[in-house]
Amino acid sequence: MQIQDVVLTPVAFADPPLLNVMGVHEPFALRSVVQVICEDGVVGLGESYGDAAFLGEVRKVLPRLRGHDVFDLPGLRRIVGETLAGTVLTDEHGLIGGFSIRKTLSSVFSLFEVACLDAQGHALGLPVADLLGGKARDEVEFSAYLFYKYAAHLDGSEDSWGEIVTPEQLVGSARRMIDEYGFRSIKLKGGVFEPRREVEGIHALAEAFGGHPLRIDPNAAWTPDTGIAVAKELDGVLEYLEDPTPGIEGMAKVAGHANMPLATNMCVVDQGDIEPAFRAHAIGVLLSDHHFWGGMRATQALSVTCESFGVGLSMHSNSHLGISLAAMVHVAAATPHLTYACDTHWPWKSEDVIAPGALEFREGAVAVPDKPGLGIELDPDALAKANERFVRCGLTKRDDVTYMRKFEPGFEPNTARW
Ligand code: GKR
Ligand code: MG
Repeated sequence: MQIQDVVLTPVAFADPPLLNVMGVHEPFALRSVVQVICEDGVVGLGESYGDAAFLGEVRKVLPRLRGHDVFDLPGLRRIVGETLAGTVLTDEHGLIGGFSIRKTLSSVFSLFEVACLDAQGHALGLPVADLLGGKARDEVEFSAYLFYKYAAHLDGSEDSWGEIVTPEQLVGSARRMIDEYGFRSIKLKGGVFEPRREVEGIHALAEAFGGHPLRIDPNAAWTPDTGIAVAKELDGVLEYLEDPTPGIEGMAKVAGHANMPLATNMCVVDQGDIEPAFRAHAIGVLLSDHHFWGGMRATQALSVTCESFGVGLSMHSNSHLGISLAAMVHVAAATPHLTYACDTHWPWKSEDVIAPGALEFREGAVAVPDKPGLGIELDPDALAKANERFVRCGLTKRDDVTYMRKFEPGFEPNTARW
């Protein structure tokens, strides 16, 4: 089935002022939406990053896709490889680890691979999870992803979550998320305040939600010694400790003194990182992400790798819309060795580009859509609005540091706290 056209639409959607080690989320998150249009009116959807550098690489590939067979994914990989030969995309938010040629190719390929798999599913009348070999589970569990946050953006625009900086406010936000979505596991994005204050936040969550597995992720903000101290302090409280410190060596040092497993979406971000990290016993849980691991099939393959080495597997998230959630759900469903609830930023957004109803959270889980493809439909009006917002907002990259300096002049990401 030949591709006749590919339409790329950059979009922006409102994002609350969520805090992390690099600063604060800007008022809009940027994403790209791709529609792969095939013969017989079949359309496949994909979603990924929306910064100008990524869009620039994606645009280079578009003209080469016309006439390509949507079932030929190795051929798609070749086209992306030949077109982008040698390119390394970097980002300034620094929250998803290192950069490489392979990671760049994998990210661009992934956007198209998801759309091709969606198109294949529509053509065959099969859900994407079936194309990936079938569901290992009927629903995919997600965690409540808590953030410290400011009450309002710089322009004074508030949201319904209010300020979240104290343990009480943290517990309040967790309660709301659990009431609305039924999540069982809870993750706290740390690296914002002094580690002791964040440890206090975790203790408050443990007290309020006994029995809910807990995690904290400071995005490698701490020294190895701080990581070790936190691991000791939260022994028996955390199900895993995510990216306490930078690099495989530092993670291995912390892991050697921690009773809970260490998880990462920062020091193992590419096939080349697997061997050194596993050899050093640096991590006990790999957080996959089809957006940069080379698409859904490459992500699914991590199941075999991780199981073979006794490493757990779960899923990382960035601010995203419904096409990405659908892809995350299908790939997670078709991943037999998935050992923890996946992350999602879903509760933090208030708009989307897909028609509502296809992806519902019940008891913290999303049922795998059983309709063809990803099982979702694009809402053309919402897409047009989100594109208009992209154009009007004027953002071209994610830059949490610069935005934070408007709240706190002189702010520097602190990566050595205790
Ligand atoms: O949304 O601020 C954020 C997160 O810090 C995100 O960018 C990270 O990539 O959630 C991610 C993580 O788990 O490290
Ligand atoms: Mg993380």
